Amino acid sequence: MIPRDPAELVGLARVGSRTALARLLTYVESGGSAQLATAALAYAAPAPYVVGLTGPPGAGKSTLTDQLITTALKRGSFDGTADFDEVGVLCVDPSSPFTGGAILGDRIRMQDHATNDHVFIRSMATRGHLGGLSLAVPDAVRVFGAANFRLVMVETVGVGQMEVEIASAADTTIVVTNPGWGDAMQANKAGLLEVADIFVINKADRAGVRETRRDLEQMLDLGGAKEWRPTILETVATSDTGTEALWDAIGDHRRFVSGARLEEHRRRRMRAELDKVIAAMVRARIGELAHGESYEEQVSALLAGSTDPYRAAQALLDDQ
Ligand SMILES: Nc1nc2c(ncn2[C@@H]2O[C@H](COP(=O)(O)OP(=O)(O)OP(=O)(O)O)[C@@H](O)[C@H]2O)c(=O)[nH]1
Ligand SMILES: [Mg+2]
Repeated sequence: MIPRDPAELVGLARVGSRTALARLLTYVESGGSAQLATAALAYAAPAPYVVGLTGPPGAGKSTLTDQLITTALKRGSFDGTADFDEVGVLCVDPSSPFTGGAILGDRIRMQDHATNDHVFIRSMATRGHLGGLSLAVPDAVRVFGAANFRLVMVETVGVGQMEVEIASAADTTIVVTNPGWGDAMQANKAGLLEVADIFVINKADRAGVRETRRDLEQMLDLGGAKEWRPTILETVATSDTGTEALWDAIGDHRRFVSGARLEEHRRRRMRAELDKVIAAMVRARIGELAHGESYEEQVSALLAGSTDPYRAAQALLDDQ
């Protein structure tokens, strides 16, 4: 029988129980006290290296992830040392509260790996997690870390602020585009320029690759000189073309962000995460403040003209 207690589950996940890992991820996803306990326990584990893949629906992220899993397991590391022999995959669709369809789609596309002991694929939906998906994802990554995974890939669908937020939580962020996508302004507006470490022009078997590359280069030129200029690569994920080069590019970026830069990178991420937790907790407190007897009393006083909104709010805050 699988226990319910997060501490016991972490112990089991650490020695390889996939059932325990799955339950911990459900806890992280669904909120409440089990989520908080799981997050706290997983926190102590060393963080896996996180490769984020993001881009518009249908760009080929899952197909590419599938190929990257194969390459990861074959190479076992980024630079020749035996870094990992297991890969965790999180599929996130911020646009849909339930991922029933996405789970099916992703599972089918990564079917070769679904039965592989060295691969654990999981779709994540936003349910009750305090702070939503942008906080659930880093928690889930830590759960993978507690289960001894050293590499986690996060596939995020869509173009929007949430996607950018999730993508920026990766150590190496890959933005997957397609030929013809080259509307530089659009990418700029979506904030993808800021978060991309590697641009992949997938479906390079289609027309328009050169134009898309040119647009991306121009966009990067406009962005000014940076310490790391994002690599632009072409792939045909359906025929495993360019995957090895992509893997090497991830390795190059990983070497670039290692050492002092990695520390700074993670510090920035930690601040962003802490800020989000504070905001979520303050929002929860607002929820508590903004109803109930005292709250209604202040509303009545406001209607009667015996107070003003500032004094009323202050009175409620002082009561806390
Ligand atoms: N021609 C061509 N088709 C591709 C390529 N890569 C992926 N596809 C196809 O594009 C479709 C979408 O691929 P997915 O890997 O599911 O794309 P995705 O970005 O994960 O999609 P969502 O998760 O729904 O956003 C599938 O039918 C793939 O077979 C490619 O390089 N060339
Ligand atoms: Mg997908």
